[in-house]
Formats: sequence, structure tokens, C-alpha cells
Amino acid sequence: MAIEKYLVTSALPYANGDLHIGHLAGAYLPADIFVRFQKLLGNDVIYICGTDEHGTPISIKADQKKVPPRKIVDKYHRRIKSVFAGLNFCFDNFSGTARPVHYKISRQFFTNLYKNGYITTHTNKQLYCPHCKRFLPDRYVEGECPFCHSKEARGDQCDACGKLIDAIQLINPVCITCGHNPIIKETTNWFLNLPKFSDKLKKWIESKTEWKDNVKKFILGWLKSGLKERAITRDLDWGVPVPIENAKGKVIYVWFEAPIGYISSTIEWAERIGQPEKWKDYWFDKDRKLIHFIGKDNIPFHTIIWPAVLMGQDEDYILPYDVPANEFLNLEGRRISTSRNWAVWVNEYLEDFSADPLRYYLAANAPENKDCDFVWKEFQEKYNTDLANILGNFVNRVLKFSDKNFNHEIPFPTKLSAKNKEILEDISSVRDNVKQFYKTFKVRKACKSIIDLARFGNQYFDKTSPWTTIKSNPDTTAEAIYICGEIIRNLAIMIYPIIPSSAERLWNMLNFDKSILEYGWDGLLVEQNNPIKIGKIETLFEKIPDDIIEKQIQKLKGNNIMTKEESKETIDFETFKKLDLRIAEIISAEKVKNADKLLKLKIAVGDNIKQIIAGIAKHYAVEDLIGKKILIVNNLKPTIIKGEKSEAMLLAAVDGEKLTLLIPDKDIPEGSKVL
Ligand code: B3M
Ligand code: ZN
Repeated sequence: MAIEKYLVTSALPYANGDLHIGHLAGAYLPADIFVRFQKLLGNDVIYICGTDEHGTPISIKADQKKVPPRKIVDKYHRRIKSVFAGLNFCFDNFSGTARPVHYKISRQFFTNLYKNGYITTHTNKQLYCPHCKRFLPDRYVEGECPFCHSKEARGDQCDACGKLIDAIQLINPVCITCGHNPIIKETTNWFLNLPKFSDKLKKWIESKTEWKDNVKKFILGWLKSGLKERAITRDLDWGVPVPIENAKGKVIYVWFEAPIGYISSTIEWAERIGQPEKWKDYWFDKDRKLIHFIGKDNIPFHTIIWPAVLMGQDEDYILPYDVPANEFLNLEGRRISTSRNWAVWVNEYLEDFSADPLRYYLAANAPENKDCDFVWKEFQEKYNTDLANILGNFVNRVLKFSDKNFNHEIPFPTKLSAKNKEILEDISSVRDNVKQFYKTFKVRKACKSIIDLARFGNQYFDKTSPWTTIKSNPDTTAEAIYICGEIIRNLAIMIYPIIPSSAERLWNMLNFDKSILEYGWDGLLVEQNNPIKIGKIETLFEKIPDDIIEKQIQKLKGNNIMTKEESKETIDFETFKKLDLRIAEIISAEKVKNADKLLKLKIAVGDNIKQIIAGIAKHYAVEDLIGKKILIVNNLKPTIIKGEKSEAMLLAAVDGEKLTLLIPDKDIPEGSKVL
């Protein structure tokens, strides 16, 4: 069979934070599984990724930490890379978009589009914060979504409905840095003339009949509402400078240049392996299939804007062949949230577990067509049942039995009954199904078929009960064990893309002279026709005990800021100790505009002056508050209330309509700890 050619990418994670399980389930694990499967088939494939190192996610983090963006980027690039290594990801190259090769090619891409008449310039209205004295692109501003009215939309996109937003459409926008409402100010930016690509894009997308329904639905919705010109420059100082003379102080929009990172990472790879021209085999070969694995929030960028950018170049770049975007993964029934720390962080996971339990659970429970839920108890149950009880147990029984009764070998029988021949055919049709599932990104189904085969193996072993026949009928026993061995040989290869390190351990027990990848999927096409030597038998999967799972659940609960219902639950002492309770002194107070219950207080706490918005206007006059010492929770994440920043919370006792502040009954300096 002819070799197929692939170029596989995963979305470039922003280098502004650690990876959590939601990232993995969306854009990374499915890609790694696909690439490993293609490698098993012996196809020509490379897997390209890197960190996304520009854009407001990075600059905001740098602002918050008061360090240069480069520092943030380097730190998280390192952390992300090491987490991927811990999970056995098989990237051929993992780059970053703040490298010179990326700057160079991004500027070329921009210049080509400009020269080819696809870039326009407009002076338009942008949000500007008079307090911070800067424009507020993308994530520098938040407010209400003009489409679904979620209150937590950002200036570039609303996570609740997935729509892309132009910051100035936000209802009630707020500067995330200082909490003030921005004003509208004019600035000049450069725009990608998407309407010019409209016909070409439509035709191209119509040819993609095989794409996943969720992806097609998303794109068609986009096309229906008509393509508009999109700003591809920003008033920011961190990013790729716009390669046009009168564009000082502007950088290329991160979503314009980030996908170009797939190309710059390929160039870096080619240089690294000493064949600097080789990247062209990947980007200009019409027979190569370019597959972008992404989460669903990245669909419009990869299926509309990015293809347009590629179409507008001088050279004939290949276009995405498929974009198998996944839906979202929730955690214990709630949306994963980094800001509320409602997440399982992969680096923390790796402190307690190896890669494969997570790889397996996320594959078996992949959000392929609808959002799915990660539940710790299910994670344990799924691993213990499918891998330890079913697969591991089957392998263990068969190998131990052969080792003992057939002289450390899985025997090769002298004949095969018709029934057993049928079973071999069944195995081969399971294998064809699994192959088809992998090919079409249906990893859940692949998992299920593989475990079903292992379950069948156990039943077969029970039914033939070799331990009762070994003395009386060694030939039929050898036949049965041979069949079990065939099942195991197939299972090892088939499950390799999902749990590579366990598959390799299993493979090592079988003592073949080729590695799994050398042996390949095709190695399964020939029935085993001699005995298999058994190596040292080890337990493949140790059951995950309850206490480790309990620990994860407790950790998660401790991280999370409680909702109302949960606040009735008890909390442990460790959680309580996390609260930083302090005495603070009120130094000023004023009413909040358009909010008759709220007061804006400035308070002194140790060396800090903080602002809090408190619902006490009906109970205290402004002038009575100045100089009062009160009790506060000092370590809450700042939030915005009615457009005003609130950095702590004061404590008060309430009974119906009555409210009183809690005040120390002896004089004590502000800043004192409350224990
Ligand atoms: N960094 C968005 C994200 O992490 C973005 C992906 C870029 S892919 C070119 O969701
Ligand atoms: Zn501001």
C-alpha cells in the first residue's frame, strides 16, 4: 500500500500558564494518538507544536507579575514542555513564537498579503482606558457579550457562546487592569480583507464533506453572517512589529501570526535535523494532509482566517485537510475555570500518577461530539476496571499459565479448530474497525472495541478453562492459549497509540526482536506462526487506591471558591487556614455611582492601600466610617463590582435587615492578623 503523508499540529498553548486536563482532552491527546497510530502504519508523519508567546494573554500576565513578557514566556514554555514530556507526547518539534525564525516568516506573510492587495487600513474606534492611558485590545477589557449576554465576555471572544467579539461591541466594558470604564478613541489599524476570499473559502469548505458535524456547523454559521474585514494589528508593544513603515508601536495580531507558528516550528525542525529545505516537503506537497487538532473555541481561526492567510501568499501552501476540533471537558459537573482554580493541573497530576491512567481516561471519555465530564471517581473506576481488571488481568493469566505449562512460551499449536479459526477472523475484523476509528478520530470507539476484545479474551479463557485440560488434552489447551496469545499481540499494538508506555511494557514481556513501531500495524496482518518467548512477567496496571483519589477530590475542593450551595458543607482546617483575615483601617469612603447599596472604601492593611466595594451604604453614613478598624478577608482575588475594583471583603454580621460591622474591642494596629 502507498505511504500516506501527514503533517499534524496541535494548537499552540499560550505560554502564560500551566496545562490542565481540558487542554489535553481538546487539542493534544487526540493528536498524539493520531500521530502514534500513523507511525504504527508506517506513514510519513511529523507532529508539530510550540508555545504561543504573544497576545494579550501574555502581556496581561507580565503586567500582573510586573516582569517583562519574555520572562513569563520562557518560564511557561519550559513548564509546558516538561509536562508534555511527562505525558509521553511525541512531538517532532516543539518551538515558540517569540523566536527570530517566527518573526521573519510572520512578517513575510503580512508583507505578501499587503502587496497582493488583501490588507486594508482603517482608522476606527477602539476602547481606550484614560486611567491606564492605553488602548484596551482583546483581553484587556471585559464586559457583557452583545450576543448571549454572558457577563464574562472578553474583548476578543465570549467563552459562553464562542462568538468572536470586537471589543467595542461589549456592553458595559471594564478595563481589567484598573476597573474603570474605557472611552472610545480613534486609532489606525490594518485589516485582513476577508470578503475578498469569500468565494474561494466557501468553495473550499463545501468540499470538506467529511469534517466533523460540530466543526461544519460552526463554520456555516460564520459564513452565513457574512465575512467582514478583521483587524490584524494591535496597539501593543509585545509582539511581531508590523512590517510597514508608518505602523510604529503596532504589532501583528496574535491570531494572525500564531498559526504561522506551525510553519516556523517545521522550519526549525528541518534545520535541527540538518535538512533545512525539508520543511517544504511538508508545506508545499499537494499530497500531504495537514491536520490541525484544536479545541472548539479555535475553530473560526483555523477554518476561515488561517486558510485565507495561506491563500493570499505567493507560494502554494497546502490548506488544512481536516480540523477535528473537540468539544469541552468539564470537571466534576462544572466548567473548568483557571481563574477560580477549578481545574486538574497536569503537573500536579503527575506528582501522584503516571501518564497512562490519564491518557486512557481522557481517550475513553473524549469530548468528541459533545462536552464531557471528568470525574475523579470515574477516572479511578474506569482505569481499575478496563485496564487493571480486564486487560491487565487477561494478559497476566495467559502469560503466567503459558510460562508455567508451556515452557516459558505461548505455544504454536499443531492444528486449529474451525471455531478457533473463526475467532481469528473476528480478531481481524475488530482490528479493521479500530483502524477505521483511529483514522476518523473516533478514539472513544477505538477504546471500547479494544477493551471489548480483552473482555472477550477473559471469557474465552474462562470457558476453555485450560487449567482443567492441560493434563488430559495438551493439544487443545495449546490451541486455546495460542488464541489468547493472538488476542494479546493484537491488543498490545492496537492500544499503543493511547497508552504507549504500558503497551511497550506489555510488548517487552513478549520478547519480539522488533520494537512496537518497527513491528507496526502490518505486523498484525500475518498470523503468529511460531511460539512466542515470554520475558519477565510483571503487573501491567496497579489498581488506583481510594485514598489517592480522595486526596485529589479534597485538593480540588480546597482550591475552589465555594458556591452558595457548597458553603453549607463543612470545610477542613487546612482550607480555613488559607484565609488571610486581617484588621484594616478605613481611610476614605464614598458612594458608588448608580448603586444605592454600595460604598467604595479605601482601607489601609499593613503596607497596602486597598479598595473595596461593600454593600453597607444603607447601614453606615460615609462620615461615620473614616478611621474605623474593621475585619477583612485579605487574600481574595480582586473582582469588579459595578465597574469598580474590589480587592478584599469586609466582615459584618447580618440578621434580616440589620447589619453591623465587626470591630475589634481593643485598639490594635491595622494589618494585624486575625487568628
Ligand atoms: N493559543 C489559543 C488557545 O490556547 C491559542 C491557540 C493558537 S493555535 C495557532 O486556546
Ligand atoms: Zn485601566
